[in-house]
Amino acid sequence: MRRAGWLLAGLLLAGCHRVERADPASEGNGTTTPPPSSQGDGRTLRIFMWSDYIDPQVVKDFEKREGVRVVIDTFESNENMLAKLQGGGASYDLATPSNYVVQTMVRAQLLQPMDKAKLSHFGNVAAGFLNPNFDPGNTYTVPYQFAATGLAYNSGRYVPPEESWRLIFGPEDRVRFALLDDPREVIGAALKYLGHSVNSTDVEELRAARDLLRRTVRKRGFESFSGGPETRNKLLAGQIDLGQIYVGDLLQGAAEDRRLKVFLPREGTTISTDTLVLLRGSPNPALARRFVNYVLEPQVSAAISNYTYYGNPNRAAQPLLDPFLRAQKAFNPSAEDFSSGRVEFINELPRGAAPRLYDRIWTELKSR
Ligand code: SPD
Repeated sequence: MRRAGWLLAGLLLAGCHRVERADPASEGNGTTTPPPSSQGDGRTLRIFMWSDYIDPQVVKDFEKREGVRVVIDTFESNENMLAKLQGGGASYDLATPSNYVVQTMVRAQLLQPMDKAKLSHFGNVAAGFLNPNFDPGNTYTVPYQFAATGLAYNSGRYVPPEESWRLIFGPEDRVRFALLDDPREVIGAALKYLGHSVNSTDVEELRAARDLLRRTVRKRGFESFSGGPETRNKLLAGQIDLGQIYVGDLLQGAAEDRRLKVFLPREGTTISTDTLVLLRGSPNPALARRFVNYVLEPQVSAAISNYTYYGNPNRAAQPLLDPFLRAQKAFNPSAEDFSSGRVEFINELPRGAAPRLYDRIWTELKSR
């Protein structure tokens, strides 16, 4: 169970451990390029993952058990991850893409089959995460963690008058806020506020979302597009009043500072599952599969979620999860949340005009 202060732990670990953390101000580009001399030696595992997304002790234990070194570089968005992998130059064994970019990676020939027959603990995966629509038969992916996206605040400084995206997207311009540096999350939130699906491909709906977002980023209160951990730090420091955030990133902070709160806006929000994938260019695929199998062990899986405060897709790990986690409504959306559309999975967009429109909207917002 994770109880040490995450800030303190981050400071201590930054100096002495092999888990690399991205500088929040770097907007999540990878931080460490492993020396080419150690690649493919069967003794070094390289993982490209979302920041603040694993318990460092779990990594240390694996290194000790296997007598290997684990190097972790971090990213803050699927788009940054894809750009780095497609750009070549960095060779990782594993990555943690979200569900909705898995098929993009398959088509780009970035993945090799996970071969779940080689994973003796695969049977621990909860039924709801087996055979997902984004990866029939779990050919390429093992579910890692999941979370909905909410709006967070520091109740010691600001208490929102309602649980609505209106605080950000409405006409008033009194709160200082940050949006995630993540196109599907930001455009998805605007679509939800307007009463549409987060996966809309309707040109008129997307134009309305674009117009809303144009107005939103011109507000005086708009502070930044930020990754989740950066938004959490800005809330703690009082730099913003509200922040769009992956719920797990906020709860990591809330476990230490109970003034941090998060809610799922009443108009609805997004959810996504992050996965472990084996990269096609993996220098050490056998070691990588051993790591994935290790993560599937109930104690290891629970230790990761008890540290990161993200949703856990491992059936056998459920009894080992921190009660704080299980008590979070934002962490465990109900069946009704899904059926009503209050929480909606981000899916891959069908190929064609819609992805280009999303790209254009995002490029315009980022270059404002
Ligand atoms: N710090 C961990 C962030 C995990 C984010 N999950 C995926 C969100 C996809 N939009």
